[in-house]
Amino acid sequence: MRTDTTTVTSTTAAATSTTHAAIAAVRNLGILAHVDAGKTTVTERILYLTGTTHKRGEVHDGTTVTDFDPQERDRGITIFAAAVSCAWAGHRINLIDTPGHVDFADEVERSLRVLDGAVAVFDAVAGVEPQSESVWRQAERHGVPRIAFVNKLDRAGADLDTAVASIRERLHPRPLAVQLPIGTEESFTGVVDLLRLRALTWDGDGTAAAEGPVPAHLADEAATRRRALEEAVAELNPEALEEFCTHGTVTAATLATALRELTRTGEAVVVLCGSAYRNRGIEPLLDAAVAYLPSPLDVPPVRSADPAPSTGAGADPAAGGTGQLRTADPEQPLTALAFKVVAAPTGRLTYLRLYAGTLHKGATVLDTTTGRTERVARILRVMADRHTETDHARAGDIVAVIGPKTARVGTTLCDPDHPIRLEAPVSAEPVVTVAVEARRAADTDKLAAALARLAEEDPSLRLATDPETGQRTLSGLGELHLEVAVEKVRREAGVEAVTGAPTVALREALVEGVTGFVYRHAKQDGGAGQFAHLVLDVRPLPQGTGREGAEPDFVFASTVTGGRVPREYVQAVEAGCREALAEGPLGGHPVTGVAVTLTDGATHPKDSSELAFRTAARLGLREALRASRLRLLEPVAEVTVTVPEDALGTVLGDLAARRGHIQATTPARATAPAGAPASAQVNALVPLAELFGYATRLRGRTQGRGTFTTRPAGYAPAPAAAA
Ligand SMILES: Nc1nc2c(ncn2[C@@H]2O[C@H](COP(=O)(O)OP(=O)(O)OP(=O)(O)O)[C@@H](O)[C@H]2O)c(=O)[nH]1
Ligand SMILES: [Mg+2]
Repeated sequence: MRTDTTTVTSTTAAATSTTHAAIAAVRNLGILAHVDAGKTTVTERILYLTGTTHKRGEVHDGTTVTDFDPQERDRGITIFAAAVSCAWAGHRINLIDTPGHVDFADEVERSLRVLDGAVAVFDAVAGVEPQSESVWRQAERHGVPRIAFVNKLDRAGADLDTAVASIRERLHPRPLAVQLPIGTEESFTGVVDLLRLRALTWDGDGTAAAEGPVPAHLADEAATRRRALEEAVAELNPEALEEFCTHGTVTAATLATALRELTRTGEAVVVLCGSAYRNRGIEPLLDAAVAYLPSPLDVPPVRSADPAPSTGAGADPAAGGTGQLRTADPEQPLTALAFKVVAAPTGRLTYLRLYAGTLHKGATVLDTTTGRTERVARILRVMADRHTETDHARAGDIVAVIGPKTARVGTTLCDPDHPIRLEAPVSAEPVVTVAVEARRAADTDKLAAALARLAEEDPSLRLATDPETGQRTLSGLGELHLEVAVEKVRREAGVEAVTGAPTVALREALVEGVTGFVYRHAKQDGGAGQFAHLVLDVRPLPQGTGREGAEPDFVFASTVTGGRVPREYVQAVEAGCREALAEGPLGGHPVTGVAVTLTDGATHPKDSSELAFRTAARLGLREALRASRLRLLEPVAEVTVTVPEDALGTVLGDLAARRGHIQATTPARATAPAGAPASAQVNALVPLAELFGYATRLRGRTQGRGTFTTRPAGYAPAPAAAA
């Protein structure tokens, strides 16, 4: 008997350690960057090198795997985040190639929610560009560890050190370059690995040559940089410091362990370099991703979005209920988050990140948003342009499933016996709206259905009906976002839509409030009456920051004493206030930057109710706002325009005419490298409403030589006429 038990236990232990090792070998990685930095090209090369594809696709030929949507191919940009799986050095890498254009930032947000690590790609000529900074901060907010890849070292004017300096200046105080480029620009042929002090080179078609010694002319430089790397790491890591003090040097193995730890904690950023287009530097990038970025076992457990029960002390944390934690353990109850939904012709695909448990084909899962159970008919691993079916997936994995019909982005799918709800990714508030209607009246219903399907896939798209005109409206994050949506409907549903002129989402900010505002709600019509008496102080908060949402837009407090207003009525008052803030007195726009304090109130023994207090708060605050002073706000964007020097004057004039505030003008580099165009850069804050059609205008005014990028910069006071 005893022997049997021992055997069983050790077999189980062996199985457990195998599963553990399998999860430790998973990397869920995102590729993040400014538009055009080369994310899709890097992804393409990774798929090629890992044997997932057999040819190298190019963005400009429309032949890449991850930019598979016809619009992505036509426009040459990534629009939808694509998830693909591949294998490298005994590890499974689930890779998400994200879009760089700001209008699709919500795709990045949703991806970041399920990633454990990221590769931030930079253009070796441009360095840190505005949208790289935005996605970097986004990743920081999600606590996603990053390594950096300085791409395009083959370009004229490319320079690793300048790019590293711009990372240091704009993103992180401690970028640690672990490579030294061999050759520059056209003659960039390889890198020196500063850890192992070996040279990695690639031949003309991008095939890796055998590893060799550091070229003689770079030996001193490599030694100096290795020394600097040891010092920088020793400063941050106790083991490395000890080794450095004892032996005067730090071994490659200690450096690697320290770099992994520093990446995980975010104390330093490992920087690699290469040229994705020329197939150089991708193998070491993969090695670094595997070595330094976390596995699902290294990230904190997920937590239920619902508050912990007050009596839950000592309860089994995995036994259902609320306030639970789930770890990347295949034995725990299934816990998965849907982060992407695609209404593909082959059926609806739901992409899942599994946080705990094991998902088996044919399993019944609970959708905690709808409370319905659904069956997972098939589990797919997305390998580039094809899928492979699998019969199960484990904690830590990213897979797509077919079967669930109601799951949306942000839905938790879990074990029906152990319900849990995870925090859904927060969707950005739309800032641009257009009216849409079908070109042919007969297509009206078809258009509505197609748009509704799109909004299901992309929660940052909103559909509504204008209460005044009765027109259907579509709102999103920018002009391009809406243009792509309408075009997708045309291509996929075959419905031609016409859109009106775009408008921006305005807000109303409180400038000066009222104190001691008394509102009495008393209604007596036959049966039970309604009675609520409130005294409100309404004050402005420091100006709301808009889309970044860092500051609260509405703060509520109660200073009522002596139980004059029972607690549940106070909550009803807060809810009523929120309702009132949805439509401001200036033009029915959402009101922001408001602090409301309930200072006093009174109830009626029979006629008071939560409903009465809620209604009183809604009507009362609405009236208080009419007695206050408000100011109209409009969304503004930070615009970076890059233009040839000779067009600078025209561009500045045009920006001024668009109510732009010029923040900086950087003249063309006096020593522009040979072959690189001398271009100046302008940074300006411009109202979003003035940027419609700017792409075409800029192209026209600069004969196609100007480019610009924008990123949301919150809200700013708008001219009164905008209401
Ligand atoms: N010279 C050079 N060009 C590159 C390199 N990598 C990418 N490119 C080119 O840069 C352009 C943009 O590359 P993409 O891979 O589409 O960039 P992206 O970051 O995916 O862009 P978005 O998805 O639109 O944000 C394409 O024309 C690429 O061929 C490189 O290493 N060197
Ligand atoms: Mg791309």
